[in-house]
Amino acid sequence: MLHSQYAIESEKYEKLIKRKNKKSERCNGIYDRYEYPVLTRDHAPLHWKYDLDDRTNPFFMERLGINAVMNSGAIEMNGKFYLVARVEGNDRKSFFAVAESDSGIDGFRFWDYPVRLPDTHKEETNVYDMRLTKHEDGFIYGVFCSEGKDPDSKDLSAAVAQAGIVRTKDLKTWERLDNLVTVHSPQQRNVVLHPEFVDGKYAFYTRPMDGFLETGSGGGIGFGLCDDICHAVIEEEKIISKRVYHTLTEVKNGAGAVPIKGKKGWIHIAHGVRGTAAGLRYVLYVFATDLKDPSKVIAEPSGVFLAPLGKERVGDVSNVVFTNGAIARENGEVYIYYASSDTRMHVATTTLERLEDYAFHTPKDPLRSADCVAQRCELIEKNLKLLNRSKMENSI
Ligand code: M1P
Repeated sequence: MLHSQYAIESEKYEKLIKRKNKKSERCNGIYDRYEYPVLTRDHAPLHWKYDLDDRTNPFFMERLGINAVMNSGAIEMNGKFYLVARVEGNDRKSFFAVAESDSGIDGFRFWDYPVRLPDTHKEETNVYDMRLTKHEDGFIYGVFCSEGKDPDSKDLSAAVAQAGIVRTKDLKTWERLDNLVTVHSPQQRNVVLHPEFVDGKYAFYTRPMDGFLETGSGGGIGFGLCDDICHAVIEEEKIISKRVYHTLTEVKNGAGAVPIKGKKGWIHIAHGVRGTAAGLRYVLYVFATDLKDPSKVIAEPSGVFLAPLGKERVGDVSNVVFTNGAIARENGEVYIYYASSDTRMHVATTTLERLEDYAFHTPKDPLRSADCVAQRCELIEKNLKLLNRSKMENSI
């Protein structure tokens, strides 16, 4: 028999899914943030967690709990918003699941079953952080981190990270392709497929790493081309967004959402990591690349684009925001999906026009305090002149 507690929990669940989201008070003119997360572990359907049968689960216990819902790929299909979320079970294994919404800011509901990726790589223990690329070849590609234990190390926590690749047309049936091979980088995470061919080839943003956690000699976000997406091999990676001393990318960085095509360039929303006494701090930053040559950086606005605020600052891995999905609609609206502290998903909304204004008119980081003060004084001087003029005009 269906457990009597199911109806009670179900009512709470429906209330959560149907809760309307609200814009937070305007903070910076660049984007709007929202009061509620769009996906949390409580959005996981009850039938994923409980055995609903009162004979086999008399206490209505969660048998397979969900710990977190985070880093999600994003795509629009037939006017609906889809997130392919990283769902982490209580067993610490992540999997992918599709959540669908009409508005993109609330009402996200998971499909009945998680994604069943073809299990073709037996060394793979964990999968996470899928980027969804609607490619001009007609497929939707999912590029994700495929992680397994390092077979050559005695250290129990030593792991190997590779970029797994799948493709689909409907988010239901997935075809697994070979993992990406980067000839000069032993490990990869945060790999993103560019949506268009470049010189007739598939183009990837990579993040060369020496080890699993440390990027080591890997100098930042790389770019590389390959001929065959089914057996993707990148011979050369060119570093396009570098790690820089005393900036938000000092420790490491990584490509985030699939770049958004603007009028002046490709807009990239990436993450940068710096070390602090409280551990690593992950924030988002933006750069733009040339429309014809997406490996050429043409704008680098200074500093943080989006950082964890308030409740976002606390979670399983605190002081982290991370994005691997954004939706740019034909009408110019942009929905940026980001996770906070490896725990839950949020949305920030903006427009392509604003994003381009941000990318191309935010001054560059002058990299030294003295020069930053000079840069700020220039702004202050301009503003004070304007304020004085306006005061005089109003007093006439
Ligand atoms: O814990 C923060 C993030 O850490 C990793 O990012 P990176 O490879 O740049 O260190 C990822 O595992 C990501 O999933 C996670 O959110």
